[in-house]
Formats: sequence, structure tokens, C-alpha cells
Amino acid sequence: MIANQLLIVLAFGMSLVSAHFRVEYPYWRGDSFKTQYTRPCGGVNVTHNRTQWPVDGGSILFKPSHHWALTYVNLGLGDDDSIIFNTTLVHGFNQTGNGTFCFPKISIPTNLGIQDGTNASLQLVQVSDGGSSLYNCMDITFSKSPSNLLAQNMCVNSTGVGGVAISSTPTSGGGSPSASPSHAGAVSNAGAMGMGAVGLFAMVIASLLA
Ligand SMILES: [Cu+2]
Repeated sequence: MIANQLLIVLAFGMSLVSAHFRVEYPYWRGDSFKTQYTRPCGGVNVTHNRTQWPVDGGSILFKPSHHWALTYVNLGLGDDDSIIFNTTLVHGFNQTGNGTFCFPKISIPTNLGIQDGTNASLQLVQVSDGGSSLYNCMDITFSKSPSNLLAQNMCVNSTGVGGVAISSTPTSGGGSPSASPSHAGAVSNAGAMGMGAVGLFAMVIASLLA
């Protein structure tokens, strides 16, 4: 048991050091590992390395490295560093597991006036256990016939990677609200209530505190 706890501590330590995420498609602005906490784009300025992205929306493939992270996708129109990411394309959800995660097709609101040739940037935000937000941006040009679409058979989640909707109420069970992870009994109850990765995470913390 002590060995197990040591392994868990090591795993957490490693995830803090090698933390962060990278984006594979559309091309990210560049390596942001040292500055990824910097808003709005991880400390990397706008580029000319634009990926053609369908006018009605496309896919995003990225590699998260945290056990879980609240995750968002925002859109900003324009092609310089004054872009404001004021359109939320994917509202917050809990992205679970590390490996590869893919959104097959993120749809675009029709009232933004986007057409063939419109330049924009996508902003991917992840907030994990430490509370700091991590950012990466991808510069795109909307296109009616994109030349470099991500093949749909490439758009898969690796084993153990997924997502859980965030809800203001327990997803099942209907018992009392989940408690803080300071009491092991309450935590295992939270797990039984279908808290998924969050419950699992709380259980790991509880085992460290025990
Ligand atoms: Cu990180």
C-alpha cells in the first residue's frame, strides 16, 4: 500500500513537471511549453502558418497530459494579436485522461459572417488541478474547400481518454451533494454517485491524505 501511494505521488509529481498540452491539428502557433500559462495564447504571437478550416467548422486534435482538465474552445476573428476570443465554440467540460483527444467537428455559429477566406484563431484552454489556465492558439483561414483536412480516421481518442459533462447537480444517485475529499467515506460515496474522473481524483487525494 505504501508502495502504491509512492507511485501515485511520483505520477502526480511527473504530471506537474511535464504538464501542459500540445495541439496537433489545426497547427498550433508553436511550442508554448514554457509560457503556456500566459493569456490569451500561451505566450506565442499570431503566425502566418494558417490551417485551412471548413467554413462550417472542423476538427481539433490535441494531446493533453493531465489526468483531467476543464476544457474550452473559443474563436476570435481577425489576423493579428488584437484578436478577442469572444465566441465560445465548446463550453466547459471535464476532459479526462492523457494521450490524444479529438473533437470530430466543432460547429460554427451562422451569425458571425464567416465566409471563404475569413481569418481567425482558435483558442484551446485547459484548467487543471492547480487552478492555472493553460492556453494554446491555432491560426486558421476558413475555407469552403480546405486543402489539408484532418482525416476522420485520425480523429480518435486514445485509450482512457474522454470527456465528462459538467453539471451543477449529481449525475445520478440523488443523494447529498458530494463532500470535500477530506473524509474517505464521503469520497467513496461521491465515486459511487458517478462522479467519474473527478471522483477518482478525489479518491487519490484522499488516499494521500489518509
Ligand atoms: Cu501542465
